[in-house]
Amino acid sequence: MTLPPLDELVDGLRAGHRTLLGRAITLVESRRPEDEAAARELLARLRPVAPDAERVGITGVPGVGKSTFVDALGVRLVESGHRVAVLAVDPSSSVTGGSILGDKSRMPNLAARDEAFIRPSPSGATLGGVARRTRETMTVVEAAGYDVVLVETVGVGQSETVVSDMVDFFLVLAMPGAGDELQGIKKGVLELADLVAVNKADGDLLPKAREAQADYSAALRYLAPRTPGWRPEAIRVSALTGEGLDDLWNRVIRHRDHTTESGERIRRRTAQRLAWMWTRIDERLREDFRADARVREALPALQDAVSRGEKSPEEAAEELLRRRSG
Ligand SMILES: Nc1nc2c(ncn2[C@@H]2O[C@H](COP(=O)(O)OP(=O)(O)OP(=O)(O)O)[C@@H](O)[C@H]2O)c(=O)[nH]1
Ligand SMILES: [Mg+2]
Repeated sequence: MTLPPLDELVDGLRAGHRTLLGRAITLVESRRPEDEAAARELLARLRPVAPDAERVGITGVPGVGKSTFVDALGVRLVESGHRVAVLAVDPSSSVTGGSILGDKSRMPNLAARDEAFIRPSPSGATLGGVARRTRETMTVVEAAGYDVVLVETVGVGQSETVVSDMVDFFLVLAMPGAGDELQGIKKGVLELADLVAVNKADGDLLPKAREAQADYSAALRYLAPRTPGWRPEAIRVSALTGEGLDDLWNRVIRHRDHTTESGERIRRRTAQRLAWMWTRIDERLREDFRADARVREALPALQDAVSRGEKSPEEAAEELLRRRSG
């Protein structure tokens, strides 16, 4: 990829050039070995900027209204002076070619705003790969002055955990209606929530939305809050009418104030940064290990031996590790 010199890229980003922003993101998303050093250098230069951006993760089953919600909330935020970036962690799109989160056509109002930036999920990657790029993209958009980052994900595999680990506030969108099974939302996901918002609380769906709100409120009461001193609650919103969106954002701000005061916000971000460092180390060690010529040479036979039960997994692992270290 031909890129302007790094200085120019960094200055251009800070000055809010959208084309350069797009190119910077393409650079950090690139997995070409020859781009990696430049991407790392860029990220290192951007790190100190915009530490105050609010990072909000949003999850919900397909059809709950994530796109509609982000569109409506995003426009409100833009209208109150924020600059909003929308990113997506969508491990499903690479597998099924299905729902591509962050699809601009599903957020027409927000996409039309100069103060907004919508980046669909990078395709063709594992969850780890998508998460890595999303995290790095977050750094880039914050450096470009976006002070609200909305990270959208659909409940596939571990994607909610991954997203909740990269944000300040985690929002679970839920459907109207009731049910003991809480509509297929995994129990573990509720444990990650700072807030549950029952969407589509409008028109005929309002009574069902009330039921769902009561169910979720009850469920949340039994869970240990993720943030000390912050009790996750269930509210009703309508992405369609905009009802409840101001209340929702006020809660995000209250959470921000609360965690800033208690020190939890910094503590969480610090923990996230350290966890991220270790993730990268683990990834690199694994990649290097698998790329090692002596490991590759011995791997097929040892895998066979483990599969056939002729060697214990421990023995095989030890043998491979020894080969690698020489
Ligand atoms: N009545 C009502 N319908 C809504 C609301 N929000 C979204 N919808 C409708 O619900 C459907 C799904 O909305 P989307 O925003 O595409 O949902 P999504 O969660 O992004 O779906 P995926 O991208 O497939 O995961 C659409 O027909 C929306 O018009 C709402 O607040 N009220
Ligand atoms: Mg959508």
